[in-house]
Amino acid sequence: MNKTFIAAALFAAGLGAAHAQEVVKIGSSSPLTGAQAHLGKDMQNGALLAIEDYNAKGVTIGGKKVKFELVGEDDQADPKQGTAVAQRLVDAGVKAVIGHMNSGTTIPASRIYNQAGIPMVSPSATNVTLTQQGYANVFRTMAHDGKQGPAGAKFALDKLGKKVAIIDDRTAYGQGLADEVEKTVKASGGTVTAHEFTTDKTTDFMSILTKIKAQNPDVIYFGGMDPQGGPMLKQIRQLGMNAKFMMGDGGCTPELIKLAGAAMSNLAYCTQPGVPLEQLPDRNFKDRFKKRFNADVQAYSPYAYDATSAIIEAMKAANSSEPAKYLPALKKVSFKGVTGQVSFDDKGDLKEGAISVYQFADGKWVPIK
Ligand code: ABU
Repeated sequence: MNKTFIAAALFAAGLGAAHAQEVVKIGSSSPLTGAQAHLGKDMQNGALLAIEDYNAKGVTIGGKKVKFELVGEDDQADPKQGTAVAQRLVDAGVKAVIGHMNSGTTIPASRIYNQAGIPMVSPSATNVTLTQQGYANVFRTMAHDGKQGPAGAKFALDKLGKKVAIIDDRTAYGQGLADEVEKTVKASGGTVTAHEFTTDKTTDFMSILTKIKAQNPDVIYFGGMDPQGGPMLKQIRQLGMNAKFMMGDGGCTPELIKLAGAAMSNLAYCTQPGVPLEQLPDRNFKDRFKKRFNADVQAYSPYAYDATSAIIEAMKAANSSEPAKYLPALKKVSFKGVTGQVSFDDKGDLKEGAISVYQFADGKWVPIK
């Protein structure tokens, strides 16, 4: 069943057995097994760190000390599992959900949370349509691909070349992002030499890359995640192609560097919503995360921290953990999170959302724009 219950920090000051204490469950759903587990765990740990921080500080809601507890679920990055998990979280009585991680799981799961009246804040699902469904309970703490795609495409055209070959993994995220890139390239005077597709399980891309090689593009843009991006980049170089390689946030990770190995060269680029880790308003987040989990931030943990904080700040403002009572406060929340100012527009999207561009250099992703 891959279900893990994570009891958040038990060291909240003064919580003896004699004190009245209410447990408030917050769900989290991301892939905890499979090729994207490193990202899913990163996301879940961001939420857990926020919960531990609030528990350590102590929160009182409706006159009662509250202990937040994270109920972490594994949706395996699979849309069907995503809806099954969503139903389990609703049945478990969670008061909010952090997640899901993938757009392909988040969009179908959002319908279930909407029917149950449970607010959800995704730290990472960037497909544009998530917040366009008319659901009042849906929010996210990362800028969407309607911003990320055009930003990546414009950078590619300005700095890398006008002929762009596009590949996507046919997931809601990969396809949505690649389509945004294609629209912008075409509208900005570039040429899309090909738009090929694969899957989020494939690791052999030789046949589509051989086709693309014949078109001699300046840039190969991949809409997908790092488990595919790593081998794809290796195979691009194995075929002797020197095209620049670019991905969105799904490949803007330390894991891509590990997977691509020597194929990472100064010709690899990525975009990531938000400001670079070293420039986060909370400069200590990276080190605190490393100390607590003995792991580097991959991508989504700071945004999961802020998603969790948004929920808890709304509960505090409403003086209630009941979804119907704190949802209006969540719409109006405004605070300085670890990633920046967190407040939502009328659709549930982050009001302020920068996009950063990175180039691989000196063994790491270096922010260049
Ligand atoms: N934003 C990339 C990873 C999550 C998603 O599927 O949107």
